[in-house]
Amino acid sequence: MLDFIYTDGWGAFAVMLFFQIPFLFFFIRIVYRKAYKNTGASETDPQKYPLLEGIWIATVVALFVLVNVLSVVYMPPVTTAAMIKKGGDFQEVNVTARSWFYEISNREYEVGRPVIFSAKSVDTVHGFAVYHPDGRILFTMMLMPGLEEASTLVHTFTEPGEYKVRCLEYCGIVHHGMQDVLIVR
Ligand SMILES: [Cu+2]
Repeated sequence: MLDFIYTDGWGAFAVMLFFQIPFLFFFIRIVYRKAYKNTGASETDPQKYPLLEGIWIATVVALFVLVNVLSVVYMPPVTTAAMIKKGGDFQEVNVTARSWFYEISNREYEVGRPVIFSAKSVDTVHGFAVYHPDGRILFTMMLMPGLEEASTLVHTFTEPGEYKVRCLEYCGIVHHGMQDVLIVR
């Protein structure tokens, strides 16, 4: 029933908004208290409070909505869900992380052809971070053990080269040695 959360970008967006609700209540409570219970300290004419608060709330709400709407397309789960839904010519790669190495079904990819990384961990929390050859981090996944389904992320490599993989979740004494290399041609 709740599949839309995973298969539709708007589902992920709705979940993100859902988790903002407690902050919204907290915000309204503070504004209410300042407006009706503790109006003494300010030198502003109390009659102007409703107007100032209205402007303030409208500004915050507008900024909040704007930032969320503009940035939603950059959320990896949203882009991944949208791309998988759209379909196309993907390269599918299975990644299994364990202490302290990766099993990767295929380490060579083509420029411009989207790669679906399906990754999971079989022992403890590991990371799967891919770095551009110039050192920039392109994306990272946090892999939790015990999940039934693999975590998925679609990435399209736009330049050939050697892309380093590193674990970015501390996973034990050889965490620093948990590395790999992907080749893009
Ligand atoms: Cu690690």
